[in-house]
Amino acid sequence: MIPTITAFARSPDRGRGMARDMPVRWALEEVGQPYDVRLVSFEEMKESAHRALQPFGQIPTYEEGDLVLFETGAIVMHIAQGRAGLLPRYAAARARAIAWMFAAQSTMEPPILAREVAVLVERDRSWFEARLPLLDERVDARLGDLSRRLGDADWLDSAFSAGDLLMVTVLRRLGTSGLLDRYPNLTAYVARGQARPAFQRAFAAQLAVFTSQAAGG
Ligand code: GTB
Repeated sequence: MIPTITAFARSPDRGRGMARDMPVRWALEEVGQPYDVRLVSFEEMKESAHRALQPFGQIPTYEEGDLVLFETGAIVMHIAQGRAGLLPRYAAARARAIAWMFAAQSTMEPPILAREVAVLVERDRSWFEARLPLLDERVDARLGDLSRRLGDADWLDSAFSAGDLLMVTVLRRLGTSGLLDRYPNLTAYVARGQARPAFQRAFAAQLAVFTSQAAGG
């Protein structure tokens, strides 16, 4: 059964792979699972038909037969558990890879997201200039810890896993902030993730949504 995911009909990032259908697409590409995409407008996302799939009126969603899933992490976990390629076979290594999935979303992402949101919507507030260094500090503390743990390894726990997929996804959100620059091993880690053929295919697919619209398609 070919799963269907949802993605923005018009992604605000103009196809730079920042919306959360990107990690889902990437996971599907890593395991070689073909998929369909249903594009949704902002209005459609808030309608009851979409909320039946995603209670918060967001993307991405994942439908496979009777199964309907939301939450990027849960979707990636489901994809990884049912197919070879994203989780190790042996129980202990598998549990560690899952721990890294949670670390990406629960430990790394919150300070990164808090900074991103502040830069996007609080820039004109009087206290923004004073707050930004505090937000940077919180992100930097996490990056420092992650950098020390990664050391000179290619991936977080030997082979590439869904933990790396979500961690690279989260680190990509730092974009042009410059915060990754202090950590050459993390910069190289993100580049390694982005160089994977599966990432490239996923990126091209979501970029194609934007380019076809820009061309009037
Ligand atoms: N916890 C949920 C998950 O992981 O699935 C969060 C899902 C979520 O935030 N979805 C966003 C959404 O639907 C899109 S990805 N937002 C619309 C809404 O809430 O009304 C977040 C996102 C959007 C756009 C960019 N960008 O343009 O750079 C980056 C990230």
